[in-house]
Amino acid sequence: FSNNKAIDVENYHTYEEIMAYLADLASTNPLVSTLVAGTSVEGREIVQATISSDRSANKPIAWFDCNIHAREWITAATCVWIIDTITTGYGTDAEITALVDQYDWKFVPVANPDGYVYSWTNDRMWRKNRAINIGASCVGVDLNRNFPSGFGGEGSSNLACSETHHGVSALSEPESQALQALIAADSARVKSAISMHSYSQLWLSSYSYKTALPVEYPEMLNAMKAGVDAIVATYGTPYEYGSTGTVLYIASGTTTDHYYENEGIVHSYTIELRDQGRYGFQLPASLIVPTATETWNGIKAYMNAI
Ligand code: ING
Ligand code: ZN
Repeated sequence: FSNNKAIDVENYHTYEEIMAYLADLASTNPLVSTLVAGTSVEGREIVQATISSDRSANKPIAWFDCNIHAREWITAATCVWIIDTITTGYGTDAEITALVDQYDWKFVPVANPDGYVYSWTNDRMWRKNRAINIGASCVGVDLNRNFPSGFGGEGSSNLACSETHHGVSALSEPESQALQALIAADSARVKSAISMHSYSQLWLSSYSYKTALPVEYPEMLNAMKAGVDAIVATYGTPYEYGSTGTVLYIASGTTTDHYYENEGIVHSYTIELRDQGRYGFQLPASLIVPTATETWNGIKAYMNAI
């Protein structure tokens, strides 16, 4: 590309292009390293990229999983944009430099590689992974229903053809296992864990499997408010925040509840990026940079507030 980057962040990219970008970054930028956290049902790598100015310092971690739902392309695009913005801004942008000196930043830009590829090649609206469900004709498990917190409960389905099929058991899927292994390996250091989804323009906390509120909810509300205020201040995009079970709907077996409830990460959230349904999952590429810009402003303010 003319700007000398290995990727153009204003466009959507295939799984292969994103992986090539991360590999290029890891080999050319001393801040960046990559790790293969596991392999998908169809054998694709689940890659985590780490941005660290001192890997021996064991800094607190800001952690992100992106595109666990295949059709939510804006989430991988936003995570790639943020990786590019951090790596480009370190050493020149004072706020980014301070945030990288304070935290290690870890991203899984494509947490569901098979589903993501399938959404490019076969069905743009695909959500789940591509697991074969024994004894059923329908393919796929909803990875955001496959985690242990409240597994199999309300807001998830035992039916293989459901979009929210929870799978045969908690963590039955290699993609869920990979995220679980990453977060468990680092849990003592993970200050923040954010799952990126679309769409609805919401910043959501636990619990999602019940309407009850976490004991740390007042602290979580402060953190979410800091993030949302900075998002809204950017372009006026309306956002709401609160617990998933009270603001959105009940969903069992989610990443956010697992990171909070089983890994002890208080600042565990789901952000539902743009929009509110006009384009829905098929957000035009022209809205990648505005979406990522406001989201990054929110994340910076939030990370400075927690
Ligand atoms: N929405 C989320 C889903 O998995 C959600 C909503 C967020 C549920 C956080 C539970 C926890 O259904 C989308 N768009 O995927
Ligand atoms: Zn989603």
